[in-house]
Amino acid sequence: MSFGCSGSPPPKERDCISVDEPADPDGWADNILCAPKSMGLRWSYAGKIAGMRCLQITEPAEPAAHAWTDNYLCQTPSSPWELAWSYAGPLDSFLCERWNETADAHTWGDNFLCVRPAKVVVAAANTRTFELQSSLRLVPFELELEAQRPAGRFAR
Ligand SMILES: [Ca+2]
Ligand SMILES: [Ca+2]
Repeated sequence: MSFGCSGSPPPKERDCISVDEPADPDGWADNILCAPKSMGLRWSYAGKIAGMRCLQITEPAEPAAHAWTDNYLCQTPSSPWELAWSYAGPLDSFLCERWNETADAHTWGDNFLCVRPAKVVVAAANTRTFELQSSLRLVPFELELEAQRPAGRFAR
């Protein structure tokens, strides 16, 4: 699986996490998601993580035995990003990157992880809010799923 973009942050500024679903045999064990450290991303294939902002990552075309109904991508509460998920095409008003596993036949080809700057809620100081949102929009989309298959791992 390859899910890259030219704006990826350098290694020191990003975290890479496994996005495996161990109950799904279709190629997920070597899939990695990299994102800016400011997101504080963590992955759970068995329910939300307490104290974090969690987004369900699901694909209804998956068989129940593949356990994609309780998988979550979680951010630190202070993350300046809002994430959204679609299992059927990109979303309006977000920047979206395809989240695909070509070894998995259950319609992952039209699945997208989407991001936009989080809304900043303040009662006053409108000017400051505007500046923050503007600067965030300048940051390129920085999520990628990387294939990290060891050479020869499946060789006979
Ligand atoms: Ca699961
Ligand atoms: Ca789909």
